[in-house]
Order: sequence, then structure tokens, then C-alpha cells
Amino acid sequence: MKITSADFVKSAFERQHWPTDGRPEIAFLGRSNVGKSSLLNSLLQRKALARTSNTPGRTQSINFFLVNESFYFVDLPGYGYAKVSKSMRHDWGKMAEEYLSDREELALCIQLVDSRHEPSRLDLQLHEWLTFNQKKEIIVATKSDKLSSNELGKQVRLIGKEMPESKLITYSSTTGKGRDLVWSEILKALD
Ligand SMILES: Nc1nc2c(ncn2[C@@H]2O[C@H](COP(=O)(O)OP(=O)(O)OP(=O)(O)O)[C@@H](O)[C@H]2O)c(=O)[nH]1
Ligand SMILES: [Mg+2]
Repeated sequence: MKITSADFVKSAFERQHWPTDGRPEIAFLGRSNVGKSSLLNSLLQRKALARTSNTPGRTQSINFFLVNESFYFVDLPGYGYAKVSKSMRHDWGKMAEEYLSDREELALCIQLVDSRHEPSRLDLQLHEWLTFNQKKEIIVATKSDKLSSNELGKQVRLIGKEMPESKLITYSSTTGKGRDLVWSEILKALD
């Protein structure tokens, strides 16, 4: 995929701030620190378009990035970070659920899970919700560079068993492994 332009457009804290131009959107979802912003940067081959951090819970708003003037990448805040306040957790749920259930421009959900771990209860809940609501979804298992190919194979079977409804792609934002596969799913969804 040739990236001719990629620009941060806005951070939305409420639906009034969502773009209104009707371009299709690809959403990145997953627990805090799983590597959403890194995946987005890696796909766009840009180092720091989306802010990444070692501090979980960094991305608190819904961030829109316009790609090639034709579609948006949407970086959603991470869930499951225990240290945020109850009211912040409530706001996450409200904001993300509102976006996921109501957004007509949503063309594909990319749900990230950490390839090193079994999907968490929240990962499975989100996955079930997306499946039940018939959202188009792929699973991307991140940080695959941290496992041996043996371990990775084992984890892929485990994750695939728990989330059998969706296509699973292993990824490394460090090496770019999986990039072409993810792009091909994105282009299919935009078609
Ligand atoms: N080795 C390795 N590290 C990664 C990879 N992807 C992300 N990381 C690291 O994991 C940490 C979190 O990455 P982010 O991309 O900020 O995660 P996020 O899901 O956007 O986090 P929030 O915005 O807090 O929800 C950073 O230190 C990244 O450098 C990967 O594929 N391999
Ligand atoms: Mg982030």
C-alpha cells in the first residue's frame, strides 16, 4: 500500500466532534498498551503520527487520522486499565460503545490482542459484542517479535480457538511483520 498522505485530523471527546465528510473508517480497538497506536504508525510507516507510550491509558479520546485523502484510521482509547478512575472507565465505555454501535462510516474493526497472552475477559467481551452486532472485524495479535516461532504458533492456536469467528493476523510493529496482510484486509473492507 502506497501512503501518499497521512494526517492527524482531530481528537474527539464527544460525537459532535466526529468527522462529517462521510469517508469510511477503520477502527483500532484493544486494551490499553496492547499496541494500537504503534500498529497505526507501522501501517502508515510513520514514526510518531499517533502518540505511543509506556504509560497505559495514554490515548483518552477518539483520534482521527486521514489517509490518502480517502479514509480514516480511528485510534480508540484502550480499555481495561485498572488504575483509571471509575468515572473515566465509564466514559470509555460510553464513548466507544456509542461510536461502535452508531457509526455508519465504520468499515472495519481491527481488534488487537497481545500475542503473548490469552485473550482477557474484556477482549472476549468486546469480540462477542462485535460478532453479535455483525461488525466486520479482524484480530491482530501484536508484539509477535517477543515470542519464538514455536511459542507464537502455540499462542495463535489458543487465540484462534477463543475467537474463531474472525481472521487472525500476527503482527510486529517493530519489524513490520504482517503489514501486507493487514493492508489487504483493510483494502478489502474499503472496496
Ligand atoms: N516489541 C514490541 N513492542 C511493541 C509493539 N507494539 C507496541 N509495542 C510497545 O508497547 C507499548 C505500548 O504501545 P502503544 O502503541 O502506545 O499502545 P496503545 O494500545 O496505543 O496504548 P494506549 O494508547 O495506552 O491504549 C509501547 O512501549 C510500544 O513501543 C510490537 O509489535 N513489538
Ligand atoms: Mg494509543
